[in-house]
Amino acid sequence: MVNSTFDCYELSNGTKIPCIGFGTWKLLEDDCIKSVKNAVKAGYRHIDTATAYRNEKSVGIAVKECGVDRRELFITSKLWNSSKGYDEAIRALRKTLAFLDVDYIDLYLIHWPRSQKCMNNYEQLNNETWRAFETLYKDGLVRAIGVSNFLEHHLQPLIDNAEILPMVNQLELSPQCRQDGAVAFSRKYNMAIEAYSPLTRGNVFGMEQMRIVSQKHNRTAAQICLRWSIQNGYIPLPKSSDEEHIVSNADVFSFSLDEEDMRLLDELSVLGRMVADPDNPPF
Ligand code: 1BO
Repeated sequence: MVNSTFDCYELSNGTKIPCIGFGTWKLLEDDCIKSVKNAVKAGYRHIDTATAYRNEKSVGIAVKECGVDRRELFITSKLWNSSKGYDEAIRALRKTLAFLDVDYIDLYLIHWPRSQKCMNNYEQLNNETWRAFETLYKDGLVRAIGVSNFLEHHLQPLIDNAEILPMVNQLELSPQCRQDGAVAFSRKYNMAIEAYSPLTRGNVFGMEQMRIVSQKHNRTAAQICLRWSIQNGYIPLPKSSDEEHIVSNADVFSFSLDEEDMRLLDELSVLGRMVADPDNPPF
């Protein structure tokens, strides 16, 4: 079991990935720069961005100014839907590197398996995009490659055609959104599982089950959500722009939930996903 923000898991290619990451979705400009710097100060060594978040440049500035060597940080970005295809994906990664002002990133993910513009021939397009990811990986521009929001039926065709298997699947995962099928399938192929929206944007904070577990451990609901994630073996990616929350979200290694706590929290999964359905995203 991991014991601090500095502890890492090993991906299937041997790359080390810190066990908790700082999510940046919806953080923009100065707010993003300040929050990422506060996160690094609080001990996070893993930062998650995406082209769609429109904050790669701000993340890059924070990385330069945070006082920690870039090589000690793990930086993830994601390819947006409009850049799928071999040539487009190669170009998109180069733009991401330019925005972040770095020579390489640690992890590059295909952000979504399908999009409104590509509902039908998505398998072929994902396979072409994946070929570009393999090239970028072999060229050393990305240290690891993976996917996000891929369910079993999106993964299978990609795996059938891949030379290098995805090393990570980043999914919406929280006590209110368990995607057991996608998690089990990804793990069968040695993918590490990252959890985005691990705090449910506060949606479950007022629920009775959460109140019971939170009072029992004298911990915030956010800390309980993150502990649930860590004990499931996920890599949670909490976001906050509040310095106090950034610090307390990193303080989730000195207590543990028992089986009864985990069972109670799992009851919240009746609520289901908050973000988009990977088979019918609104973009
Ligand atoms: C549209 C972005 C969802 C989380 O990465």
